[in-house]
Parts: sequence; structure tokens; C-alpha cells
Amino acid sequence: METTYYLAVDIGASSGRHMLSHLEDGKLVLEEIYRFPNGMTEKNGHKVWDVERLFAEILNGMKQCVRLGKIPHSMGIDTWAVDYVLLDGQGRRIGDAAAYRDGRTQGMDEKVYAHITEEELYRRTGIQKQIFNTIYQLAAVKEQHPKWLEQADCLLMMPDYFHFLLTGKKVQEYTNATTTQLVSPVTKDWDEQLIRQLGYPRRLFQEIRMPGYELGSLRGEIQKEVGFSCKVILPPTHDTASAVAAVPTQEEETLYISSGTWSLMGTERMTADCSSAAREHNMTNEGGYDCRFRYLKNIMGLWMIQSVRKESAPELGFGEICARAAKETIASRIDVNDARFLAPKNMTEEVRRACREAGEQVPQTIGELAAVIYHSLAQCYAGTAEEIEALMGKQYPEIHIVGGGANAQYLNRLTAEYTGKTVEAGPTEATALGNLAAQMIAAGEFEDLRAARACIADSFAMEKFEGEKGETR
Ligand code: LFR
Repeated sequence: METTYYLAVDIGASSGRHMLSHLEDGKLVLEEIYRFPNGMTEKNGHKVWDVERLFAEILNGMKQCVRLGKIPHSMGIDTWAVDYVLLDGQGRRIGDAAAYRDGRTQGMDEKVYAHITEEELYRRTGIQKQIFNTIYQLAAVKEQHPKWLEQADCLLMMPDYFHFLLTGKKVQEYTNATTTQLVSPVTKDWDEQLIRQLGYPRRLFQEIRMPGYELGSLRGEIQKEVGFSCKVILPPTHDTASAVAAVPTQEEETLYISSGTWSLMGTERMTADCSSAAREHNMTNEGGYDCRFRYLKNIMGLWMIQSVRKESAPELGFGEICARAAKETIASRIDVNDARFLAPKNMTEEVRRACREAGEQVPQTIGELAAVIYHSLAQCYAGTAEEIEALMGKQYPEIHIVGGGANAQYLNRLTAEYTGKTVEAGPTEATALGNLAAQMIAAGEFEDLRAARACIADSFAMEKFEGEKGETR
């Protein structure tokens, strides 16, 4: 029998990859066929994404399928959330594709709250306040480039834009749409009244479609360029939604951390919790696969260590950095969720400044810096686990850590120690696996999410770290 391949294009803030998958003896086989770097660039004083280059890389990776003789039955793209492009009536981009860490959203919360209070906004959307949410980004456009909003015919989130370039079809995938903070968790559709209240043109927002939706086939021009045709099936296009779909568990409520540039820690719920308690804890209710809610919290994550490495020790691998950190005894801790670490000019200096201001020992070497960051992250995970347990009214004995960060054994060990819980690390390719799972469910390879998760658990090795609270503190 011929093998059926599926292609996930998974683009994160620091790199993108093409992952090809198929089933063999009931197990998922995953093959990385192409990888490319990503990162924000500066343009006209703003942080932006180079979407032209990203799309060229998407096509480059697709051509690799032809070289390997493995043509996918379907493909789907996932990326980070909240960022978008504006298009005119001819489908041409208006302005640059701004990156969420760009400073133009500063103060935009107040602009939004002039139309709707923060409390009411949370009650309506269940989305945590992050100054980079699309709702605040659009407030910045309204203030700084009102013409763009007038000219625009359509807004597409990043993966929807790439899907549009591939197929010519404009839709808005649900999981990523919820990160705009303009979607109702009840109707799972655009909150028309909210959009009107804020004065954003309604025409910008496209029809929302659930993961698994068949968008169409590659446009003729694209087929010619890459050398094949295949279906485009919407995965959970928000990378975190894909990662959560791939958490290898059969339990309905587990605690997970999707660990990458960000650490997203939370659980799944079948209904959103838009209570004031949830808002005060800055929990979010992002849309997930199968209409589940991703009840989670954004924690600054490995972005801090990636930045420090780039500035202070680009020659060292993360493994070596962890090894050096493990030898340090420095006791300084920082609040990793402080907005000062979102986009500092220099992360190394910002971490040192925070320690200095708190009267704590100032880390000097890369080992000391990494020790402060990793310990502070693990400490934050422990605090967050307690918050989630209090809000959910239950205890979780285990944490699943998925995504690239699950490779950081040192951090996994610290997490087990600080939380006192068993850490199950892996799979590291959760984002791509969730993307692929949605495609394979759509193709009938798996009956449902539960079956896909069981297969993922069976196909990849996990590493266990037993927690004994107190050891590291
Ligand atoms: C992780 C992530 C987070 C989102 C942040 C910004 O890659 O998608 O879930 O809050 O990036 O988009």
C-alpha cells in the first residue's frame, strides 16, 4: 500500500520547519525535511516580520517534498499568534507585518478602555491582557495610521495570510482568531458589538473556520512553482493550540507547559472561565482544538535565555549553558513576567538591573545569568501551578512539558523540584504534531483527538523527572 504523507509547516518566532509525517505500524513517524531561521527585523523604527522571505521559505521547504519523492496528501501552517497583515481589495499588503514585541502598542490599553472597561472586555472575551494582543495592535493602527484601516479590505492573521497566498482563499482559523481578543467564547465567532464599539471596520474580519476545515488546493501558480498539488487543511493555526492538541495524555484535565519562546502553562476546559478571579490571575481562555479552551497563562519563557545567549555567549549551545548554570549557587531571582523583559534593548543588562534594584547578587557570567533565569522560570511555574489548582479546585500530580523547551533537562529537573510534581517531558515537536494530528483526523487516519493523542504518546519517548519539593530552594 502506498504511504500517505502529511506536511506541517510550523513557524515560531525564532525558526520555522517543515515536518513530514506518516503512519507506520500504528506509530507516527516524523521527519524534519527543511528548517529556516526567523526573527524580527527593524524597519522604519519598528519591529517587523519579513513575510516575503517567510513565504519564500515555505515554498522552498515544499520543493523538498518533490526531491524526496514524498508528496503530501495535505498540508497546514501554524505560527505564533496575535500578528496579522492588512490587505486591500486586490489582496495586496498595506503597511508592514508588525511584530508583537514592537513598542507601538504602548498605552493602547487606555485607548481601548475608553470604549469598554477592562473588566467588561475580559467578561466578553476571556482573553488575558497582553499589550500585544491584536485588539491593542489595531488601536495603535487607528491612532498612528488611520488611513490603513480605511484602505483595508481584509485582515488576515499570519498563518491565514500564508494559507491565502497558497490557495487564494481568505478565512480566519478559530484558535488563532481568539488571540485577537475580539471573539466571543460563547458564540465562538467575532464579537460584532465589541468590534463596532471599538470602531474597527467589520469588513476586515473574515469567516471563522474550525481546525480540520478543508480550505482548498494549491493555486495553479504555486503548483507550478513547487511541482505538486495537495489539499490545504486548517490545523490549529496558533502554534500553542497545536502544541496543546499534542499533549500525550488520555486525561481530560492535565497540567501542561508548552515550552518554547514562551512558556504557556495551563489546562483544558470545555467552557471558558471569564470570572473576575480568572482575570485577576491573568488567565486566558484561548480557543483550542475541538472547541476546548486553553485555560493558561503566558510566562516569558526561553526568550530570555535565547536573548542572553545571543548577546553574551553566541558560541555556546543551550546544553553547555545549562551545564554551566547547574554549577552556580547564585540565589538571585527575578519576576520573569515583568513587562521589562518583553523587549528590552539588552536582556543581559535588564536581568542584571533587576537583580541590582532588588538588592540581590548581580549575575556576571553566562552560567550565573542562566541560573538566575532558569531558577526564576521554575519558581514561576510553581506559583502558576498553585494559582491554576486554586482556580480549578483540583490538584495535578503531573506536568506535561511539550515543545522545544522540553529538551532543557536542567529546567525540567528544576521544574520538578520547585513544583514537587512529576514532570513528563516530550514530545519536543508537539507543535508540528498537533498540526499533523488535525490533518490526519480530517483524513480519517484517527477517529478523534483522543486517538491522535494516544498514538502520539505511543510513538515518542518521554522523559520523567520526579519532584521532591524544597530541594532547590
Ligand atoms: C507562542 C505564542 C504564544 C503567544 C505568543 C505571541 O509561540 O504563540 O501562545 O501568546 O506566541 O504570539
